[in-house]
Amino acid sequence: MKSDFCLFFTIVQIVSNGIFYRIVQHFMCRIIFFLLPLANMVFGQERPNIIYIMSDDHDADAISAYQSVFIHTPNIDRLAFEGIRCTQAFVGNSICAPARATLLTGQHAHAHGVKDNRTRFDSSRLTLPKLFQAAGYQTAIVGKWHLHSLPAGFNYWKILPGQGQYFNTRMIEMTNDTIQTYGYATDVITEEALRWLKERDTSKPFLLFVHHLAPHRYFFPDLKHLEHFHTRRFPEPPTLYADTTGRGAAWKIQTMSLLNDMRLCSDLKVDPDSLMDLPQYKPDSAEVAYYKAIFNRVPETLRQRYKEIYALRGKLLREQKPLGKELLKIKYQWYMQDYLACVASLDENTGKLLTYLDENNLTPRTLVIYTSDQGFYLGENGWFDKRFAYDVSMQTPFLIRWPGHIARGRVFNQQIQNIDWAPTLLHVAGIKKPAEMHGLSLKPFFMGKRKKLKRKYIYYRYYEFGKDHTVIPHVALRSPNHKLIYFYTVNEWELYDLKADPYEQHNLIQSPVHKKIFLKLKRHLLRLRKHYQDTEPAGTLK
Ligand code: SGN
Ligand code: CA
Repeated sequence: MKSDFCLFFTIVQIVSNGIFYRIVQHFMCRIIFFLLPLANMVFGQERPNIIYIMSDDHDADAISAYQSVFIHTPNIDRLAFEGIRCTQAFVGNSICAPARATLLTGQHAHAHGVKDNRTRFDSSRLTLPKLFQAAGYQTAIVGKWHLHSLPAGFNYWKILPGQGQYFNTRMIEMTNDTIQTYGYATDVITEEALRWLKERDTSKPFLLFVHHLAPHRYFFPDLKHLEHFHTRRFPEPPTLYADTTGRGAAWKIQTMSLLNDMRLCSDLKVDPDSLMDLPQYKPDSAEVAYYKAIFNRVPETLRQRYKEIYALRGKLLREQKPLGKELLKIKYQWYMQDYLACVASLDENTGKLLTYLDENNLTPRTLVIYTSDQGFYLGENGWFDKRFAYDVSMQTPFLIRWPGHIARGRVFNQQIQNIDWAPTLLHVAGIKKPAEMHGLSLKPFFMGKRKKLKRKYIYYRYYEFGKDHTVIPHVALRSPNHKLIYFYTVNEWELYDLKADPYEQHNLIQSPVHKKIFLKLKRHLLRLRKHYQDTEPAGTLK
């Protein structure tokens, strides 16, 4: 085909121009066509492989590179020590599906359309994997997808239906068949990723998304890690017993309280039979059904031991009958035991991927990211879950290692946002960023070639209001020093000084001294809405 083209081109030229000159041109043409694939191969090798590991609801405080009092995560930490740890990485909408669509599109939710967990992602959109695929990368995703439509732009995919399950989860294959897997989800997803890595076409660079279900609610740990964690005690956050006195409507309405909304049986695995005669703890039928469904999935060989461990919780409730603050204290510990034991599996499995890279001489040629879809409350404000524009949930862990390109052990503490992940990865692979992406490439900043990001403010908008945790929709703006939040359906503003009040406990909106900063931030909020073309009214903001 190529030589036919050369010949045709030459004949046309011979007819119209000097013969000698055109014969030289013909051979030049052939040489170029011969060299092209070779150049591509060389170029291709220069482009790094990428493994993007995203867990679900994994708060940065549950990674020892960020906070070492809860858990030791040596494998995930390796990425921090051999790469960069970002301390100010935020999402634009702290909930699962919107964050996943942002990864794919580099856009805020109003532009990609997935504003909440119920909306279907339009897979015909231009996405990061499609751009990588077109540039000659092999692309794959294994694990949680949660976007209702099927993945597009991936050479290989195998996803969890919806949230998936911790044990023996089903998975959807590329044929659209749903199959049964066996084992613990974090292991299963990793094994599947490793299988794909081993079988891939090694002549091309790859982009692999490993998207875990853990440590998402119902926080079900692998037994070996539960054995280790169920007797441990964890320090309480200073705001564990915070109450709603003096707080706005959003605080009062939310249902993400450990004390009132975290369920003893379906979240904390207390056997409902042990509570039936205790009216203060008695679960309703939906919770009993949920509990049974969870335990029915556990392999029979393991079930007994899980039940023995969790029976200690039922025993304690029966003996001590804690209520109020005492119950909250205990629930917090049980929650942390299960959650952190789930994280231990994530760490172990991240280690398997890193070892595979080491053993196959891929470490120097592979960029690895570990992140989550957003942050998660680990008892702060007495809460679990996410959604709020407060830092705990708006922040996400973000570790990036790219040997030979970015410094080892660096801490990056400028504000970055998940709209930046796609532009950064495109830049790293030498692929042009489409104009519609909202984010910017962090590559020069990570590589130390540029120092200060120009963008001073980041934009946030949360939309979903419903049975899950009833968090009032809001828009927000974060500057390095302040946070402005507007709960637009109830017309309430909150303003926080992040340096003086990092736990965001003191709303300064009524403070006359802060009037000026409020007006300034509000101006920037309006500017950002225009900049990102978020035209959907938000209360009094048009
Ligand atoms: C489920 C959970 C919620 C959680 C949402 C969204 N409830 O509905 O606690 O906020 O998922 O999570 S549960 O009783 O079913 O566990 S997300 O990670 O997909 O956004
Ligand atoms: Ca999540």
